[in-house]
Amino acid sequence: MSRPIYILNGPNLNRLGTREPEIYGRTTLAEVETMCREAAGDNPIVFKQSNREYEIIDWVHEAIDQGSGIIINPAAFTFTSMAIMDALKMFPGPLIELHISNIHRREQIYHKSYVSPVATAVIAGLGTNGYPVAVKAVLDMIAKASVKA
Ligand code: DHK
Repeated sequence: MSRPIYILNGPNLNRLGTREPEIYGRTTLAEVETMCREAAGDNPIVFKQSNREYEIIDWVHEAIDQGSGIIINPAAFTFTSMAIMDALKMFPGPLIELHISNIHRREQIYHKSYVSPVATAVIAGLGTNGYPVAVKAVLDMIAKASVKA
């Protein structure tokens, strides 16, 4: 079986659907997981959410050992966590930083990401549709890398 893509979600995203719907929409995190599984087809994914920084770091370490790609919405940890950045630095595969909202169009505090400098790519502002787009992009990068190898 091929190595799974890890899709990791940070704090407060467990409230997706009711949390500030004018910014994040009404789609729930469970519905986002379904969208990702549909986009991945037969390719395995690991879909996780936590409000705890250490748990997200542990899942990044797991992805380093067992995964083929990472899609991460670090939520507020994007702007605070060097620890998550340091963990992501060790991941050798395609890494997409994802935000439902366009953080660069929001308040200044949402502009400096610790993750962007270590990411392969950044998706922001596509709403929850950004997740299946990211899944397709990671699968494409994995396929291209395997052709090169
Ligand atoms: C989600 C959050 O929780 C915020 O802290 C980020 C991000 C934006 C999002 O757009 O998905 O700033």
